[in-house]
Amino acid sequence: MKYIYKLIRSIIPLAVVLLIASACSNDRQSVGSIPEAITSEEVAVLTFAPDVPPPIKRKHATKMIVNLEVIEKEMEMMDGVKYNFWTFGGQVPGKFIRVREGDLVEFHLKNDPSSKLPHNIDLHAVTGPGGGAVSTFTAPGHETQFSFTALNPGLFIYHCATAPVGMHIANGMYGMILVEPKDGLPAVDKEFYVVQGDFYTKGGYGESGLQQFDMEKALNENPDYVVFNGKVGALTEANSLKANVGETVRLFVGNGGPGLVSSFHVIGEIFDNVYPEGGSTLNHNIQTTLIPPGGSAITEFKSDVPGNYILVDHAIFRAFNKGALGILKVDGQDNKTIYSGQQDDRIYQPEGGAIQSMPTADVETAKPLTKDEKLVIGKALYASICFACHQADGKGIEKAFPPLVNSDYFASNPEIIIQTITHGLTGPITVNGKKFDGVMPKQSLSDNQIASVATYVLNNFGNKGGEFDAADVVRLRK
Ligand code: HEC
Ligand SMILES: [Cu+2]
Repeated sequence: MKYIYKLIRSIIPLAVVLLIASACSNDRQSVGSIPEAITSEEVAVLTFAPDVPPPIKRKHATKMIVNLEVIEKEMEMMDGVKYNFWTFGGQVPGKFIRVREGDLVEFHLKNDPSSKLPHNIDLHAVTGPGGGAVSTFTAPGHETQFSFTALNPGLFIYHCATAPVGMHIANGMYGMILVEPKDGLPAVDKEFYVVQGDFYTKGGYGESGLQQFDMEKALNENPDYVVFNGKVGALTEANSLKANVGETVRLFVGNGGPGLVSSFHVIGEIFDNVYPEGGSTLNHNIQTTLIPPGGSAITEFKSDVPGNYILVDHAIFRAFNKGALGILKVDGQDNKTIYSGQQDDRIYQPEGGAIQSMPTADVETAKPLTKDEKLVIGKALYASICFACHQADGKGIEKAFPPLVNSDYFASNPEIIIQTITHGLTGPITVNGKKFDGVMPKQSLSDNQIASVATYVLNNFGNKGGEFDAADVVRLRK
């Protein structure tokens, strides 16, 4: 009796272990399963970013024929900046490929006869040596072919893996392939394709003309450009992504690298769902998701209120100074409960604030100042406010902040300086032959402070001199 009891006791944990093991192996079946029999074939529809081929409704595996062509091509990295990109299909990122788990993919890589170099492709969706790289090494004017079964569902990067690999990737040789799970992804209203990449050019950000690849900057992982979809502005203004209030949006986001991890974020949205790293786990309520070079993420959210939602790499200088910025424009009905907009803007004075309200410079608004006093106060104000954008030397930053040095924008009418400070400035302008289209916020400064900083600007940075006083500011504020 005692023996049987002991036996049962020793069997129970064993049974538990077996149960767990069988549950696990059940789980495994949906991941990397045995190929289904293939009886049909089709030619894959490929799309350029930000478009995505339609969802796969098929309930069986098929032979998917994928044709992709390598094209070396001069294109714009930014308006006025050219670069010799190497592409899969003629754009960066390369064309989006969509297949179903279990599909047999017959892959044809063609290398345009005009290419200078051989190329190949490593698809992260491939199980097999090099992800297909060895089998697809393709000379200019050649076509190679290999087949693979898409065993694992997920969103995968593909890239060129021809030496020097880093350089091929840095020139734009990456794109994405989605292996839809057998039962498909849940239906959404809009799907978009966005890939981040970093670029290394001899000239700095915005330097015009044809730019060469800079190996040293690449080795230091110090890019001049970090962009979505191959170009500064690929997803802004007329190229913005568009959705309507109430629609669900899915972003297939990849990172081609080659150097930087992306901290992908959409300003003003929270991802309801994220498939981290493009795999099968579902995470919820995410603000920022990390996407490694050679990796991806699927993010989903519902557009609840209208407005512009800004896609960024939240390593934020990359967004505002290197190009990693896109816009999703959501149109439709306001919902003031979810988001009210500004409800009020009233005077705020902390206790004792009456005396301390202008900490940047001790200026009594009523008291007239001498020119020398203005220059001293103006210098301090410039160094605490204006320099952040126009730079300490007043030279500004190309394509972002206009120069105050020798500015022909206000030379013939210096009152523009005061108007710019009191009202702010936005919209396209040309300063010394260069175009700018930014936003200068209006500055909350006293009349004397504005008169001082404007006088300082006029008497520095090679400008022609002059003087303003508080009365000018009062008149121009209107
Ligand atoms: C947050 C960044 C920022 C700050 C701070 C800033 N500006 Fe500007 N400023 C700009 C931008 C951007 C423009 C161009 C706006 C456009 O493109 O329409 C501009 C334009 C100007 C212009 C006209 C164009 C030119 O170059 O002559 C003047 C003058 C000017 N700013 C002066 C100032 C002064 C003085 C201060 C400090 C009190 C200041 N700005 C602070 C961003 C800034
Ligand atoms: Cu290549």
